[in-house]
Amino acid sequence: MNTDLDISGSRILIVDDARENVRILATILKDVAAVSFSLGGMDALTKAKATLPDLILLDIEMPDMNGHEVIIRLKSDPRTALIPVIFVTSHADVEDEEAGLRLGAIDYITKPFNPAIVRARVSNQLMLRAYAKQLEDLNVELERLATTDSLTGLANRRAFRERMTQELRRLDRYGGEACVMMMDLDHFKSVNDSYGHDAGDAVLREVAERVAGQLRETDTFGRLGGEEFAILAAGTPVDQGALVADRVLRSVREEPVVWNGLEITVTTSVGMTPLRAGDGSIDAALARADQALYASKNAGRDRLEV
Ligand code: GH3
Ligand code: MG
Ligand code: MG
Ligand code: MG
Ligand code: MG
Repeated sequence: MNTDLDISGSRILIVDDARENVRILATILKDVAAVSFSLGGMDALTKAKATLPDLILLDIEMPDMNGHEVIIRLKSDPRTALIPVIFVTSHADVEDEEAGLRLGAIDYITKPFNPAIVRARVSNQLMLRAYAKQLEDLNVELERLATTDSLTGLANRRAFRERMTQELRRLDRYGGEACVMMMDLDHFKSVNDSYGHDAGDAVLREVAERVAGQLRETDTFGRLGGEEFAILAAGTPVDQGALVADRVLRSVREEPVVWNGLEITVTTSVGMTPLRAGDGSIDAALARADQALYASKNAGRDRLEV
């Protein structure tokens, strides 16, 4: 991850009813960021929504809508609420300054402009904004790492359980049907023993891809660990779930996995159970699915048991 704060691509919206002020600010800031402008409050709101600038310089006294009203509207719209606003005003009146800051302005610059001060204040805010964005990206990445299985890119155990918990809550509240399938690759130890661990990993990835290809957007597919996977089919009664399981079994069985020129045949066993309102906890359903999986292994593998 890049840790330098880069503000060179930033965009600033200057809002002032006096063209001369716009011209002066645009000249001062031309090397700091890309600048656009509005000559009134209404136009500023439209432009802010449409272009989501990184910073807004906002005049207070404007005939069509004053700056205080503009910032109130910016803050009340989730699309624009987080765009930092610096007020630009001629009366460096303390009360006015306080009102602006209370309404959510992040800083203040006063006319007549001191170019160096304007550039410094604007750059500081753009830097803070870039920093906040970087933290946000980092959070998204951490969340992804915490919920994704790194070998297959599927939901990991934790994410799968979380998704199942949500689904159970939904069933408790609104009713409906869902089913859970547990799958465990058959004699997978012998794949590793015969071809090595890298081959085993390649088989796990390929199987994950094939099975994912049989599922719908609304299904959740996770790797619980090792060579064990699980599917949560929301809105799916068991008879439909059985059709899904058949496709899954076939997709794994029908073609060998080709790895380094070797053909590796693999099958999987599947245990399925409905997830029911009133199950109390997802562990009750997972235990039933596990029992069904065990039955599938005992019955000869490469099949579904419910
Ligand atoms: P069964 O049909 O009864 O499930 O037999 P099995 O050999 O699949 O069962 P067992 O649980 O004995 O073996 C699972 C094997 O899966 C053991 C381990 O070598 C392998 N395995 C688990 N996780 C991974 C992994 O991340 N990568 C690879 N390559 N192998 C794994
Ligand atoms: Mg004005
Ligand atoms: Mg296993
Ligand atoms: Mg196994
Ligand atoms: Mg088990």
